Amino acid sequence: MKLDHIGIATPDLDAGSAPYLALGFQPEGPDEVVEAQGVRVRVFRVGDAMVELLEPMRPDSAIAKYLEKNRPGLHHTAYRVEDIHAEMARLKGEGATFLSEQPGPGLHHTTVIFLHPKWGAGTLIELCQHPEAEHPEA
Ligand code: CMX
Repeated sequence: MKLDHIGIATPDLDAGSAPYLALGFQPEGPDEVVEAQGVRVRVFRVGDAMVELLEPMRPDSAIAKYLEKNRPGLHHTAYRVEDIHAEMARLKGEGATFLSEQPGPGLHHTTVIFLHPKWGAGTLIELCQHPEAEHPEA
């Protein structure tokens, strides 16, 4: 399992981008929208992983609600898995609890699910499966 990305909640993608631009990273492609979650995303590639800046698009989005209660900053860490259902079953055997019963759509046609932060020692952890087309060797 590898780190896939770090999600950073920000009220404004341009303001949130400033430190990453200064560090020398460039956005990978245009900003993207995950309509189902009401979030606009700007991706910076950092080696094999990514930093994803998450800006809420509407007041009822999860990121808007998060920013009502918390400062901008680290929102979640995401780990890439080959078979999300198999990994969920394995982790349930380890006592893990999830925030939903079933995985849902994430950025770049990924399938994602979130573990409960209480199980994650205080942080929100995401499992993320990329479409097979991106992993022809798999
Ligand atoms: N960090 C730490 N704790 C968090 C948290 C975070 N980012 N977000 C929520 N929590 C905590 C809450 O405080 C709550 O704790 P208690 O049970 O102690 O009250 C618990 O986790 C459940 O939170 P909730 O908001 O009540 O749960 P919901 O089912 O409403 O939301 C969640 C589920 C957290 C996954 C969703 O709100 C969310 O953040 N979705 C992610 C949106 C996103 O990142 N989209 C980007 C695209 C995805 C991708 O490809 O990466």
